[in-house]
Amino acid sequence: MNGSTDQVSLPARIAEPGEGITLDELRLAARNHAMPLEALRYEITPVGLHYLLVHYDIPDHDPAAWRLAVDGAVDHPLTLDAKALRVRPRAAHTVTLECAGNGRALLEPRPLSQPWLDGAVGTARWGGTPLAPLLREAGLRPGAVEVLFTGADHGLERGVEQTYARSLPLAEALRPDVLLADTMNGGPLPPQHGAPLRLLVPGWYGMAQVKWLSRVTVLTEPYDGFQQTTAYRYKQQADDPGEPVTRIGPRALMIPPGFPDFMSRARVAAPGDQLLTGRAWTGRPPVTAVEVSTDGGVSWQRAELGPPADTYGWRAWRYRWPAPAEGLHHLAVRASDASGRTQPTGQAWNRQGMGNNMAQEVDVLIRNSQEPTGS
Ligand SMILES: Nc1nc2c(c(=O)[nH]1)N[C@H]1C(S)=C(S)[C@@H](COP(=O)(O)O)O[C@H]1N2
Ligand SMILES: [Mo]
Repeated sequence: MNGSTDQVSLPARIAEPGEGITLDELRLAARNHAMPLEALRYEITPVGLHYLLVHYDIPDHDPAAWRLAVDGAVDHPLTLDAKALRVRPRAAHTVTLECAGNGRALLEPRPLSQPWLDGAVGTARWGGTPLAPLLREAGLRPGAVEVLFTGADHGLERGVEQTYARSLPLAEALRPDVLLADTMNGGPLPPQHGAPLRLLVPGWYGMAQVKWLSRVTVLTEPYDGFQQTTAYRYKQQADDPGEPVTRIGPRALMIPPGFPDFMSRARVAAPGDQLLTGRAWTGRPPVTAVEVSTDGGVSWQRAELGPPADTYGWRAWRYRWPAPAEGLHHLAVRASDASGRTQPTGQAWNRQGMGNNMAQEVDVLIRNSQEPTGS
């Protein structure tokens, strides 16, 4: 089951000083898209605007032949088809998902992988059946410590051939809000988001939300596969075992004000009061404060918070910026959460670019319209 132990895993490369985005990074970025920041206006992200991350290929399934196996340290191993899952109890949660690599491409030096800036996030209404009752029906054997979730997608990563798989500690897997999800925003789960079934672990970074779920295995030893013990660790050196990546750190994002330049996406806004808006989230809820700086991080003011969309769903914030002077302004926003964590204003570098929740910075040029008259 643990495929990594007898194979050599190559460390991820770190960009050379000044090295631009590589063709490999571009290829990944063109497949795996971020949420456009103006989509922060929606409490529920429309499906096509939700961020997307697929390590290998979207697997090719015959829906009629699809089965979910529940096995390992259980008294009664189960096999469920789509119909058996549909008749089980239903639940739905509004949950903000974020990739643990969000912010990676802003790090210096830059770890080479999916080069996210800040938009690897989205919030959906996920529906499905709670996992815990299914595990209890299968009968957890004494000695169970973790539950392993295996997808149907297969690939090679840093020299290690594997089927995508991640485990959770037993207590997390038994949380009542952990779902086997088969709907997204009220419709069937789309192929790119894991059809016909994905795991949903509210509060955890994206890697835990195993898509194309085919197998749930109760383990009596901690899982040591690639995605658990090599990838998704906070580490400084390639040979450092590091700490596991688990829950989402606090983050606030603003809808960049005004309008963008096509190539650089630099922002221009007309003079007058500016209403800055956005959303904030954390895997250790609730978000307790959002602060905005309009002077490049010298001073911070409290934004007004809206209600959270759900326990693990983001909450809207707004801040009225009184008529700024014409010229270039440096905006920033940061969130704090119930655990006492606050977003850093500088980078917290780690070798794989994990959990970099550095405060968002947006420069805005305030000026009168220069649109040619008559156009
Ligand atoms: N089977 C499988 N599950 C997966 C992945 C994957 O490549 N294969 N990617 C993970 C990662 S790293 C993230 S961030 C989320 C992305 O979920 P989304 O594409 O639905 O937004 O799915 C996770 N689940
Ligand atoms: Mo991710």
